[in-house]
Amino acid sequence: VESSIPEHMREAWKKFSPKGFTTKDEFESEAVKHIETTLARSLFNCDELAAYSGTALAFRDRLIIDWNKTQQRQSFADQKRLYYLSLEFLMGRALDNAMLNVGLKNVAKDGLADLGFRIEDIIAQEHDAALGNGGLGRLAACFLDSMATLNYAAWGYGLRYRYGIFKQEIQDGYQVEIPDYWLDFNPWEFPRHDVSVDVQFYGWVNKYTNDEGKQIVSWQDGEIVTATAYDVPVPGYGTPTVNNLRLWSSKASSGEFDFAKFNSGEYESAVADEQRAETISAVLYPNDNLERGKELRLKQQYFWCAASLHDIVRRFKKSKRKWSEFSDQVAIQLNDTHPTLAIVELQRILVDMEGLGWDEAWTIVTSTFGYTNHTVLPEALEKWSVPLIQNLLPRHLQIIYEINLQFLQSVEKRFPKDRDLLGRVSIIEESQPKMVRMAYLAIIGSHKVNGVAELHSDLIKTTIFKDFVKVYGPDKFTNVTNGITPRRWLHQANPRLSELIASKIGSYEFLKDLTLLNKLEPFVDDKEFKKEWAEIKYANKVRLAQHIQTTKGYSVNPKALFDIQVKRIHEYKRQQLNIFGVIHRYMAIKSMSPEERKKLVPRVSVFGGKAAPGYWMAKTIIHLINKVGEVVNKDPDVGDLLKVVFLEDYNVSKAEIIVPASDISEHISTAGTEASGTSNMKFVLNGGMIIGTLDGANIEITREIGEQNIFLFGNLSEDVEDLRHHHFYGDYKVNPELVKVFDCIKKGTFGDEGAFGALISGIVEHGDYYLVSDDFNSYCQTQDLIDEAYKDQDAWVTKSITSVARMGFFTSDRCINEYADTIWNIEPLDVAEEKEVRART
Ligand code: CR1
Repeated sequence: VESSIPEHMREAWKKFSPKGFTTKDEFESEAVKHIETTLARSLFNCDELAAYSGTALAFRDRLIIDWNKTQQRQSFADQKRLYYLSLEFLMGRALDNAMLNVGLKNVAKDGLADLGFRIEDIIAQEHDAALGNGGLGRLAACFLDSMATLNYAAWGYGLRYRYGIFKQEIQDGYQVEIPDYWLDFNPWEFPRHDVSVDVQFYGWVNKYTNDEGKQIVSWQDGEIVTATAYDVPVPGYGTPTVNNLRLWSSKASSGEFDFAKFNSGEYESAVADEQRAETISAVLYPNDNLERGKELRLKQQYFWCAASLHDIVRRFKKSKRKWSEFSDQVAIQLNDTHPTLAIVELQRILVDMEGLGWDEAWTIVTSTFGYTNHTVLPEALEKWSVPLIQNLLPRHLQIIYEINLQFLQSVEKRFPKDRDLLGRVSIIEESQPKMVRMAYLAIIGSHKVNGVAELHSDLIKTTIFKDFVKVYGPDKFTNVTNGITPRRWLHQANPRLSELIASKIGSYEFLKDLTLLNKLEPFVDDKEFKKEWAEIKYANKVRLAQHIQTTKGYSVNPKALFDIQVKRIHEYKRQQLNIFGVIHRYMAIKSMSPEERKKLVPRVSVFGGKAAPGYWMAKTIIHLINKVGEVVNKDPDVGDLLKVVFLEDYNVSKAEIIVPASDISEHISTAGTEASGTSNMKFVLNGGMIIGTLDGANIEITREIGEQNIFLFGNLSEDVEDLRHHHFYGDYKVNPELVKVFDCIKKGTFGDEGAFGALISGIVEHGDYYLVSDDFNSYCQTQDLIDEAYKDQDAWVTKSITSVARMGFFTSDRCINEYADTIWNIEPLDVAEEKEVRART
């Protein structure tokens, strides 16, 4: 490890280097010091936000001490590292997580109480870090937690957006988007003004032969934007490892600030250039499972890939190893195709800048990268127009063409008579304009491609990437089923349940080895235990009911069955099926006698989720849910029997309240469309049942917990194509019960029926692509089964406990170990010694 301080002067450093607090008094001293000096507040004007800030800064100091040591240890160990490239990291709040991971939450709780604050109020002050849309971004965050917890030397690389995902408000039933400016006070990041990379755009390519007769390719002119690193510490649970998430922020290159313009009096236009550069990392694109091909998005992608790759290469070069050892030291995982340009950039660095031969470079590149696919939806598969890339990244386009040429030549050799195949696997789509298919480039440039659940990994092999299985054979394609971190999604979100489990199985070890949950199974008949289990669920429902009361202004009965669907709003996720089912239930209640109504199980239908701002159909679904709520919730015939709630601004911190409170949650995508889903795992891990289709990870959840513990319905993935065909060419009729629901809407029961016309005609007239009608019957019948099952609370609790006991497989720790073994080829670092030192001090 390099140090600029001469050996004989290091004593002073060692003597004064901070150790970090461990006791309540030390914590209070640190927090008060920060409040009174860093924040310049005092005893007389310390509100909850200031107390949060002081607490966060105290914990940040503590994390950064471990972070420094981890980085030194990892450099010293000189082992292979993993870099996780993701445009999204949906981290949520950091303080509670940091307190639990370093094992000092109780210390902080007592300390804050001494200072006059309740820890829950302080935790609630924090703004979510919402640098992601949905599952893909949250998966990246769970992975970081697992990588640190398992002591892997692993970094995340992303963008430091100034605006995360927008805040959602509902006005008159419609979604309104409010910008999320979140950086006013962010104690969790460290600007590294000394770590920057200049990134080039536009310009032209100069090819010439130098004096030694060597072909030189140089990318010239254009504009330079500087990437500055912001580091976010990622603490592992119960380990001294604190990994790094490096986020890049853009600004005009200091060398580049146009002093010529400045001197000739064009100050304003020089500042405008500056602002244009800052725009690159300004905003997260708010689309989930949708790509729109905007130039600024491509700029973001290259900016982030180039900065990350140069940073990685710089670190590798310090080791003075040979290039041939690069992939023994470096593994890079591409989270979807968003970072595919990293493949091209590494080839460019090696060939154009480091002077390696093409083939030698390409071998290094392909043994370095792995690519994870997260969707088969055609509208989400990235394609960039050739003219756009040509203009923005002229050298990269040449390299892409060369990669394609070599690839197609190799395919032609092996399949000499199959001209169609060449067209089908070409990176370039011969359309007008031509398009670069990013997924194909990612496959060709990686040594492994994985899907995120078994069904999904099978589907990519038999549908969208079928031809590549033919070319490469099946072994290049593999499955790593998604997982979630039990630290945040059980221990943090549901502390009482975590405590009860620990008390039964003897320790909190299950948080590090989730398979230990199976030790709960012998207790399924333990009366006292079941009672406590049910009480905790009830308390969590009371907490959600309070949240509904404060945010929506009305009360719901916590004894009712809580039925929850929270996720991004998307036609394929079928929130429309859910709300049509709710209307069906409403009509049934209306037609019942008071006697019949008495037999019903009261239900609260909770919805939450954001629609992409330009996704009109998704916004229509939100509107319908809200309008149904307005009518149903004040209908005296219905009373407590049915309430419909749309929770605004669903995000990670709200999920932590919502997930533990569910009795049943909905994962009802059209079979074959949801690659995995991860909230399904969160809900079951918190003792909720699920209603779901045979899609994504639902299938594997069923296999683990048992068919009797899940409510499955609907058509199978293998039948979807035929059904769709039948809608257009067969004697297709919309399900009559669903027609009644449509009639009810069309009568104006929920206000202006015109507003919902497109939602209905999509099903009745335009082929019902998502098979809402085909699955409606089976959905409603299954909902009835749920009501029946819920009446037997004892059996319900048995199901709940049994399911939790069998959820061990779905930890993201298992997932990360699989990636490490089968794709990255990395080993965890040994931290035993460090732990010992820590225990002694
Ligand atoms: C999928 O839709 C999956 C997550 C994480 C999403 C979801 O089913 O759980 O990825 N895909 O793997 C996505 O965002 C761009 O694709």
